[in-house]
This record gives sequence, C-alpha cells and structure tokens, in this order.
Amino acid sequence: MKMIEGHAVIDVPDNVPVWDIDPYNPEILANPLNYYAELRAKGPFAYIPKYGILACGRHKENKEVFSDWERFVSSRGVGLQDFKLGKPWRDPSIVLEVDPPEHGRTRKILMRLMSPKVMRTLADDFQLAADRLIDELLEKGTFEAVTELAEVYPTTVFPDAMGLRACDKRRLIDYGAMVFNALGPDNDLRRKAMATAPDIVPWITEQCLRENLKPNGFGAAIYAAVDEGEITEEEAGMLARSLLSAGVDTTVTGLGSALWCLATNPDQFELLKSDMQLLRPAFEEVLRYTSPVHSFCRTADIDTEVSSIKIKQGTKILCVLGAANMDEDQWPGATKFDISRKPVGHMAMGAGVHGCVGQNLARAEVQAIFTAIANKVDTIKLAGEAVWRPNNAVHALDSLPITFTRK
Ligand code: OVV
Repeated sequence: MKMIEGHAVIDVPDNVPVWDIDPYNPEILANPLNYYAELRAKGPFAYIPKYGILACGRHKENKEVFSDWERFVSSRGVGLQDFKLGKPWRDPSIVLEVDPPEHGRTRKILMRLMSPKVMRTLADDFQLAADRLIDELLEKGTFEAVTELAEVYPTTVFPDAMGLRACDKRRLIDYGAMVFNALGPDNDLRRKAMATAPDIVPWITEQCLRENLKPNGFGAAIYAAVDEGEITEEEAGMLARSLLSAGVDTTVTGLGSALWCLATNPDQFELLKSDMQLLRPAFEEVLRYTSPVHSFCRTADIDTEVSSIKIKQGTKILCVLGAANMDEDQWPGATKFDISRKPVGHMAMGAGVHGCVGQNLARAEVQAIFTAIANKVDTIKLAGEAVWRPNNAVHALDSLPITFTRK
C-alpha cells in the first residue's frame, strides 16, 4: 500500500479531475480566494496527486461529507494522517477525533458548559472587559489589531471563564496554532509549529489538571462530571485539553478577521452602528466571509458515493470550508461582505454532530467586542497593509494596523 503523510494513497476515481496543486503552499494559505474558486470549478471533487487525497470546494459536497459521520468518520483523524494506520503526535481528542456513540458522551458534557444559560452568566464580565479594551485602544488611536486587540481579548476572558490559575497568553495562542498546523502535511509550517511543542505541551497538560483549575470555571465543571461518574479523571483532563486546543487561537482569529471586515467595508460598519440587531448576523457573515478554520479532513470508512463520484474506503477528503463559504451557488454575490445576508448554513463552524461545541462562547466574545465598538467607535480604518499568516488549517491575520476614531 502506498502511503503519503500517513494515509493510504487512493487511485483517481472515475470522472474526477487531477489537479496538480499544493493546497498547503503558504502563498495559497495566505491568500486562498483564487484557489477556492478554481477548486469549485473543478467539480464536486478534485484529486490532488501531491497528497493522494480528494478535495471538495463546493457547498453541497462539503455539507454532505461533513454531516455524515457514519460514512465520513472523524476517528481516523481530521487532518491528513489516518489514525487507523499510525499513531498521531498526541493522544486523539476524545471529542473531536471520535465517532458516535462515544462522541455523544463527551460532547454532552461540553455542550452543558457552553449552554446559552452559562453564557448569560458570563455576559457582564465579557462586556466589562470589552469596554475597557476598546477604551484603551481609543486612547491609542492607531494600534496593531492582531497583537493589541484580537490576541488580548480572548486571552483575557477565556482563561477566567475556564478557571485557569496560570495564564500564559503566548503559550495558549501558540498551542492552538500548533494543533491546527498539525492537521496538515509535514511542511515547514508544521515543523516550525511542532518545534515549540516541548515547551508548550507539558505546560498545557499541567493546566488541565484538577488542582490547576479554579472553582466555578469550565474546568471545574468538567471535573464535576468525574464526581458524578460520567467520565474518568483522565478524560476530564482530555476535555480540558480540547477547550485549550480549540478555544483560543480560533477566537483570536475570528476577532482579527471581524476587525478586518469592518475596516475594509466602512458602509457595513455604518449599517451595524445604525441597527444593533445586525450584530449577530454581522458575525455570521464574518465567519462565512473569512472562514477562520479553512479546511478539515474526513476519512471515508466504507466504499461510497457522493454526487455520483465513487469514493473508496480509506480516502482522505479535504473539506475546504473556506471554498464552500464562497460558493456563488449557495451565496449569491459571495465575494461581497454583506451583514444583512444572514448566511444560515455557512460551514465555518462545521456541520452535523461535530459542529463547533464552543460556538456560543465565540459568539459571546464577539458580541461583547462588537457592542463596545458600535457604542464607542465612529470610524475604523486600515492604517497599513493587512497581512495574512499561513497555517495548515486556520486562515488568520498576521498583522492588521488599525485606526479608531472616537464617537
Ligand atoms: C483543533 C481542534 C479543534 C476542535 C477540537 C479539538 C482540537 C480538540 O482537541 O478536541
């Protein structure tokens, strides 16, 4: 059996075009729109010979593959590596990298922590922190929105909500970036990220222990499930690890992209200020338009068929969520950022049983920041070039110079 990047290489299925491209090329990762459009134009799937995988870019197939956990499993890994054929770099996540019915048992616990009811108890603290940060940035006028806003806010409110006793902003952000880069091939991006593992991983593991989590946070609530006999002590540590893996870098990315959308679409910012009802749809449109998680894989666990294409057991499918979110057939005028669009069914938080479990928390953070901005800021302007940072699974800004003027 021929292997590439830890998975079996499949033959080209009938009626699937071969596309000689590297989706993990840093230039493509930084500015992916042309790649997204070309991938959709190829048809339901394209075969990528460099990795021996199928990629899908249209909304229809992305939705079908992502929603069907029985045929397209997560337990074989959601990156290029097939966990059935080799051991991953860390123990598999007990919520992301498992299938039902096991998945339901662990997911249920995280769902409870992230319920709208729990979010309401956090709202005042989140708003206070957002108001304070936006006031500080208004004092500065011009600032670097990635390091001074996007990275600051989640690393202020999340460790508190989690109940972390120690807060190392850099390690929290870099761990997320590492976990997401690890989903790609063994390229420079992955190797550079993994080089930080010996420093970061033991620190993360330690923060996930019961004694390092304060009462009242998400961490303590996870350990309460141990005391109820729902999960083991070790599983609690693993669930805490999931929150630290997926809860920081993603929201940092989403906030940076939200600022970029407002700065580059002043008419939409005016619209938002004039109608605060648009606050939530505005964030959904940010998600659709920028797709913070640009791609995730699934693995076909049986021989099957999607859109009349035969897919063999063991096939890795690169689901390019960013491309699905720009599909004109699903979103007319897709390349326009339009906060009145209400893009129900976007793929930025996934779909189906594995849909982002922290989405209420992400929305609560952005709600607080958008509220503070809409109340206090008159104009948002780019003060320099926006630069994107390549990552094998995340589409994030590297730098975003911004000028705020006061209302
Ligand atoms: C990168 C990522 C996304 C979602 C969940 C997890 C990780 C996890 O560790 O559970």
